[in-house]
Amino acid sequence: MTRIFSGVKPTGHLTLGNYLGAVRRWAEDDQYRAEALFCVVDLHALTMEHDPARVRRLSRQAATLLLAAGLDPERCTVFVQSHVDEHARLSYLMECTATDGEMRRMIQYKEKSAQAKASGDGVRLSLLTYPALMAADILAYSADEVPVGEDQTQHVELTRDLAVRFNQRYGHTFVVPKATEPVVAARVMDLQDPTSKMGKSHASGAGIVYLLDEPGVVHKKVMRAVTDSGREVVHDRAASPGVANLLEVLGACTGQEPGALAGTYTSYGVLKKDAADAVVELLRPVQERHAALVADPGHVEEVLRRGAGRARAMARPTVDAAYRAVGLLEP
Ligand code: AQP
Repeated sequence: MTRIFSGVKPTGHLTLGNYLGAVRRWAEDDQYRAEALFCVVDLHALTMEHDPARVRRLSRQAATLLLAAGLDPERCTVFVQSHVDEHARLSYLMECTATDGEMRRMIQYKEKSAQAKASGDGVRLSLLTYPALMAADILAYSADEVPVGEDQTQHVELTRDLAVRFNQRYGHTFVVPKATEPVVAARVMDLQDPTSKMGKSHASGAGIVYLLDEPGVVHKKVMRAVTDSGREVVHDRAASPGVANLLEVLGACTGQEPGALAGTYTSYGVLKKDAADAVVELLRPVQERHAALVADPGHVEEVLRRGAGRARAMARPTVDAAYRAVGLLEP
């Protein structure tokens, strides 16, 4: 049976980008057709300046939102990365497999290290080695597929390279995974700056729709989205990035093709209103389930505890095999 692994990082409140690019597919498709594991990758949230209390709060919230989005713990494994030691154990072997040059070429490293320098913080070594931990996250579970948004495909490509290299050097140990992207909305853009990705850790929230934003807030943010100086509604990412983004969001919410949708609009205002309504409707059931789950925190904790137990049992044999393959003595 196909094995799937993916995760979210608790570096901010989950966004519409996280949902359309990744989480919705996990809930609507992946968990039904494969043996799937979904993880709150909290260790990855420590690679930039962080507040411990906030990471704790956001980790709990992310796990609750994954369940609210429809992940069913009877069908898939939902857990927190730091609860399963195998991730950190295997990460070290990945650091011994990757090269410094490979890590420095990662776009996320270039962007986030520049961000850290600009805000006067040092660049943490873990920001550079982040893809080694991400490779470990995936390879520990022998995942075949990694459903992610477009921004993470470079890291999955690197994971493939590391798996192939490790297997060639030390004998077949890892499944070589592949990234899968959604057909529409693989890269939801910031509503205020449609040339940048909608990112949960960005400072200004004006261009970011968070999954827990109230309907009125969603409306305001979408209606104020930056469009272009033209008048025509066309789906052209290069010439009209703001309009293209709205068409993609609306298309992803309603199951329509953005190019075809463009032909049905003659004004930006109507497009924005329809997009805002569609996002509100999309988020409504997630928000309702979230409210119910928040009222029962013991349930979420129990799901995570059981999930970690299952994940540990799945990862352990592969990570032990990797340790033996590189020449480490069995304890
Ligand atoms: N804007 C986006 N459009 C489509 N997919 C997106 N994803 C993130 N942003 C978008 C996908 O969501 C999944 C979880 O993301 P993550 O938690 O690993 O964080 P990230 O990719 O680094 O993006 P964020 O949310 O913007 O976090 P920060 O700001 O901390 O970097 C992934 O599959 C991702 O592709």
